[in-house]
Amino acid sequence: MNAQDAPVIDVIDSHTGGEPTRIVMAGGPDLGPGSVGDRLRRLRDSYDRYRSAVVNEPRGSDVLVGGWLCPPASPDSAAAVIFFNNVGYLGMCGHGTIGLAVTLAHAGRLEAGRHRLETPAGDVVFTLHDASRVSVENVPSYRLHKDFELDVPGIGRVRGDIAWGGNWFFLVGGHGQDIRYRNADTLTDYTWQIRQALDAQGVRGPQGELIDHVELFAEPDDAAVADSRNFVLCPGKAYDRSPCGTGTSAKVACLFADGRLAPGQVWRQQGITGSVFEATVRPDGGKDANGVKPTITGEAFVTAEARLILDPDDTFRFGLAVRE
Ligand code: PYC
Repeated sequence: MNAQDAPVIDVIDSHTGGEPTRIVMAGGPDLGPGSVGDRLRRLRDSYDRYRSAVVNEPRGSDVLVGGWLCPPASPDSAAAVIFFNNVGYLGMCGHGTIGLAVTLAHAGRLEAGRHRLETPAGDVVFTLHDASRVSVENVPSYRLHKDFELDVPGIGRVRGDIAWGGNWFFLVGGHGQDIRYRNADTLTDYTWQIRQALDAQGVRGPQGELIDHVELFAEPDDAAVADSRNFVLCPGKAYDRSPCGTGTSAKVACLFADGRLAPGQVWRQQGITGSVFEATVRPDGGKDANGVKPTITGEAFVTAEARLILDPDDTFRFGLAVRE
């Protein structure tokens, strides 16, 4: 087949604080009617190779997070989205929602203001302040375990909190690691060992969910810029170039539970590349009265508009891991 006759998928790429998002604007399989959860199940169970085609090599990379845009189930919502990565699907994605908002505005599909977005983890509301700045009122977030102790082969005992912020996180301070961009490989190895220990020892969320993000914290370099620095390892072993929206939500839920963050007080979380998200909490009475609704604010910029070509003659058209 000529490449110009091959199936295509139109995408818009952006980055949020250095972390890339690729939004599927058109093309690909019809995920049918229903809730965003119904569409996620169809994408995962019948069309998972399209997830791989969009984000994996040779078109993408392990770092890329995809967002499959769907018509919303409710007329009150601006859109529905399924976020995914190199290995699977995400409940919510903070940096991805900021990227999605800026992408929809860039495409002329959204005005500044407040908009509802349907995600598999629940509805969120985002406010597009201008062409690049977005606040996300995330799903209810909470801490499941404080000071959870984990024996990690090769490292020893690691203590951290397990918390939900739209994805599951193991949040670790006091680790002795140097949280710097130049140490990203070492930090990846360290957090991957923790992740493997969590999996191997059956540490799970309340419904048996994997604790599939590991987040390390350090004091800020400059207290005028940030309250904390972090390094976040994502499920497919890539690290988040941004401070991670759901990871920051999990963090502020823990801070609130410890009485270290008051409602409305701003927490500035800096990521490994230096970008900063601002976060506030509103108590929502969830999990032992310590649950919160976090709001995360950050900036995204569109980097590309592209057409992905799935040439049937290309054995790698669905990504290196899926050969047909
Ligand atoms: O910003 O929530 C986030 C996120 C999750 C995984 C990568 N980024």
